[in-house]
Amino acid sequence: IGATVPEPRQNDPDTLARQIVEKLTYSIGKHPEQARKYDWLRATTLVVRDRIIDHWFASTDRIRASKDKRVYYLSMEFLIGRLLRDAINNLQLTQPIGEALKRYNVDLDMVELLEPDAALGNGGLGRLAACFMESMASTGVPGVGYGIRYVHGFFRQEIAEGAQVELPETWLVHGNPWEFERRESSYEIGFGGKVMTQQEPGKPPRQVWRPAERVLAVAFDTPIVGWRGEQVNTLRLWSAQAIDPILLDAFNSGDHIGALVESNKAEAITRVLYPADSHQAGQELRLRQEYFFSAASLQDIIRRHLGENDSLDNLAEKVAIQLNDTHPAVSVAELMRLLVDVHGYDWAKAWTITRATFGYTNHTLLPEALEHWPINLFERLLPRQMQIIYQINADIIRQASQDKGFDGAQISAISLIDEGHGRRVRMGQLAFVGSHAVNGVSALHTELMKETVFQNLHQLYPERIQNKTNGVTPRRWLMECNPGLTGLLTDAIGPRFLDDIEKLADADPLADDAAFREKFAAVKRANKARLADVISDRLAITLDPDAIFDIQVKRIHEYKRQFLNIIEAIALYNQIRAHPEKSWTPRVKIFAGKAAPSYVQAKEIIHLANDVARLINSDPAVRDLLKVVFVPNYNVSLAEIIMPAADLSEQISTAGLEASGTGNMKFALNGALTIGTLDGANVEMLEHVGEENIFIFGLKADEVAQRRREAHSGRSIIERTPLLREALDAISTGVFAPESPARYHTLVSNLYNNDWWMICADFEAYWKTQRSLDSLFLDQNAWQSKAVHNTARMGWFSSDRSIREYAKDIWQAGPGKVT
Ligand code: 26R
Repeated sequence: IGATVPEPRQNDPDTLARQIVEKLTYSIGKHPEQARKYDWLRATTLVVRDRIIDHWFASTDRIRASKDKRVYYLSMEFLIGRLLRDAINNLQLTQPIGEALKRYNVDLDMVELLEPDAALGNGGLGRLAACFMESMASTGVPGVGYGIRYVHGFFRQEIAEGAQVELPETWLVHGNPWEFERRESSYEIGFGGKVMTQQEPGKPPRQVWRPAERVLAVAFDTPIVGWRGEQVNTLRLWSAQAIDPILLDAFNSGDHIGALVESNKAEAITRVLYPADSHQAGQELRLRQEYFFSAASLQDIIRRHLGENDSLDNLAEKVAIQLNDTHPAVSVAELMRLLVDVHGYDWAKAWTITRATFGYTNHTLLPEALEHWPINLFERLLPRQMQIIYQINADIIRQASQDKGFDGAQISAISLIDEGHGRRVRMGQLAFVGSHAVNGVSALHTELMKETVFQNLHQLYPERIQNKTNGVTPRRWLMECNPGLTGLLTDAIGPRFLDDIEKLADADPLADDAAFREKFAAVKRANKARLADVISDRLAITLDPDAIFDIQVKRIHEYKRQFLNIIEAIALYNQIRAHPEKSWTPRVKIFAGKAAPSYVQAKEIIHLANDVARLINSDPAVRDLLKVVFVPNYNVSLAEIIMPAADLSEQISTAGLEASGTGNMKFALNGALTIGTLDGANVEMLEHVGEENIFIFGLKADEVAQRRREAHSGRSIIERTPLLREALDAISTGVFAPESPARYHTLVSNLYNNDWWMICADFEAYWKTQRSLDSLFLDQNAWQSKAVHNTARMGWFSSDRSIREYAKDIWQAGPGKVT
């Protein structure tokens, strides 16, 4: 258009300081003398953002010109956290911006802390999506993330009298400088109504969906900056709006509330993130959310494709769509509808395109967390998609019985319709059959997928399941959260690992270097002191940074076994009191995590952790030997302080139930030793760090399955294990809850009668392993040497490696593409 391209921006402190003041003045309307802390955050963000936009345009232009295949990551959750430090780090601006702000007596670290966390996710799955977005940008994969712009993210947790209280989260109240609203990218999304058959002369009949309701999906784009700013990708989040903002007729006739009913109903779709990651509730609003963002994303993908290509014939060559669990699985039916009903493809060709386009990642095998929707609800909300699902199902079943001779039991196992529980659509089966590649998130999990939930589908399509072990981005989870360690490593092995994290291996020999170990330990101690300060500020509990920091932070879930950890704390407490003469290794047990609001047992576990902490921390008999802390409101930003401060990482799920875990990787990368079961990615961590550097205990996955078949219960174990029995007696007789002694009755009686999660079965092995760690910690040379090996050998667990594997094996896209 002949517009002048702006000069590239200078990154020296003078220029940055001048521009920050310019933003303060002209974008925020504040004189630097009057500026408040938030004004400095906003001005700094805007200056950084300008630089991102330059790179963003360049990336977008380059990708469009190259006509390369694009990757679309569909995820109901993106647990991003703060973005400013990520952007500053990846653009190499940490030093000059820090200096620019210092000229006005403003501290960059302080400013960064003011940014609210974008908590648009529950836990592992959402955080993985955020790491993947950063790694796609860093490894040069042209990826777009699609999700939902929730007005209220994951709830804020407070602890009141020991119990979890949920409060609304309001990340958008001060506005969001990272997002750009794109009104031009809005789509209508339908719900309900009916399907009509249209018969035009000389043409095959066509199904036409006439929705009863329509809402608008409006795009909001956030740039995601890759390492060194070389590529900037887009996270596009959809917000729901009513097509008619107000029903004027109703308003004018005096019905002021009724006039807004439609718009409230529309906006409700993207109002709040569902906080459950344990039990699928089957609520209509959730299905609306899933369809809403799937349908909007597909329309957007198709519009972009048709802007650059003549038809949808080559969709699968130019587009890969990854389904992050089954939450967007309705996309399979929706793409079929668009191809067949809207774009006139015949069924078989549409199915070939659909299947070649989608990939599906499974993140859990827990039966209670698998999504399945009542047929009645599905049919009422999405009548045409329901028909399509029936037709897909008929095709698959015909193929299975004709080609593979499947019997009745096998057919009902692969069916997209569960006939057993009041007829439901099984979203896992739909995602599986609609994708050319299906993956698990760790080696063990992938094998279990083949043996359990997807056994029969695996038989039908033996090539389809593959493994893609999770990873975490080393920018956020090492460089940014642990500048001390990053600096030490850079001094010791040079900066190569910043560009290729597997080069951390160069530090491996330094485990034997006493001087290095000492510096490594000093960094750890400083990080522990920083966490101790945070805990002292928030909870007024004083911690000794020389004690073992033994940390379990993650969603609260029975299978993750925070309960086992608490029981061990109580047993240790009893032993210290019984044997004050022994030389105990001082230990601090730290817990954090949120329970789904409707998950009763998980809430009881939180309550118990807090009750136990209250009693132990106030007992002078164990004063410096044992402390228990529950840190409220675990989120990404708190994790950034916690991960670098751990000596010991608790990864103690019942074997076979944790699909991968990613916290396990963050801890070990930052030099914590792991105590864990052979579950999820712990198995591969063992292979990488070596068995002398990780502490594995307990039943293995097949042994757990075996015990469950034998109707194992805890009673006999409890009766013959005094340590365990005394701890459980204390819990069930109300020692920790004198005001309500029966509070934990059910929690304990479940162990006696059933022990479904193998807490009793694994207790003794866990206890012994913990005591061996006590001894090891007294030998700081040995401990720190193992810690160094952990950091040095964890490079493989980078999400850069995961993304390269997806790009090569599933998407055939990105720099290493195989076409
Ligand atoms: C349907 C609804 C109740 C629901 C179920 C489960 C909503 C959200 C979830 C979250 C699950 C799928 C999840 O977060 N899984 C975790 O994925 C991580 C990333 O792959 C793994 O590391 C982790 O082990 C797994 O629990």
